[in-house]
Amino acid sequence: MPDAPDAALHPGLSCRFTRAIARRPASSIARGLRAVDRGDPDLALFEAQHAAYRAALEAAGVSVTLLPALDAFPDSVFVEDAALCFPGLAVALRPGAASRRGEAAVLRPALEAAFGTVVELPEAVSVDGGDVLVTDREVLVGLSARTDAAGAASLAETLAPHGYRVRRVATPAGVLHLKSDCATLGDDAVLATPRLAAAGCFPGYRVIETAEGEEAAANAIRVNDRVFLAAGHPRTAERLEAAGYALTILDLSEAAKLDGGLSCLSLRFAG
Ligand code: CIR
Repeated sequence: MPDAPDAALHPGLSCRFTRAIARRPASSIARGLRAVDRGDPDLALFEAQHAAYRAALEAAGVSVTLLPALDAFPDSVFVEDAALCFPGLAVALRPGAASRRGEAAVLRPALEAAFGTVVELPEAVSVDGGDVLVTDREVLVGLSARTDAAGAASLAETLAPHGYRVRRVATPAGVLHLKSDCATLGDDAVLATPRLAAAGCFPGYRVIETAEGEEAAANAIRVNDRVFLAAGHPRTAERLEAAGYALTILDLSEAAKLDGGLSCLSLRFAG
């Protein structure tokens, strides 16, 4: 594994956003994928929580483009997995789950509208956006059941000419996505579960660990001057507040039933 570069090459890249793309939950949401069955999400509650999430993005200074529900794709509300957005650059990804493979093509017109052109990865590879953590220094790609080495390599090749360096890491075994276990807090800081922090993925970063039993808090997002954190993680919230972050707490109980969290529900970018 190459060392992390030691300087913020792209200040603000990971947390300064003006725009976001989100998609309404599908009426087929109850057929969404999940590792453990904790009951089906309730569509009306999911819609209300999604609306609150979008309102929080707007309040943080982000203009949200809301795409229509896609009933043919039960997991399509988790729009982050189908694309990667940088200032002036959109990459259509290759979601690793068979039922989600087609989401990238359906998302493409929205990306074209926002970015003009869209770069594609080769068909044979798999990369879920949930496995891609963008910091101000580099792009970490977690190998997982959804993201393969060929996908990480083709993403590295795609991003290199744009000045973004990719570093491959391992998504912990049994964890859906790299960002199920970590989030960038901007600058040189990350929030991570103890198990991911212990894997040594973050050399040179300031790591704030989630509190014991609050691992799901790691799927957070820094949005401009605020950190969005899922409700129900009071001790992790205390740690973040003690470190000086202003929190927006959001209840995403219905997304959590499908292993989704704050990062998955939008594509955020400056532009
Ligand atoms: C899935 O298994 O693909 C969805 N049920 C959850 C996707 C969550 N996305 C994310 O963490 N980026």
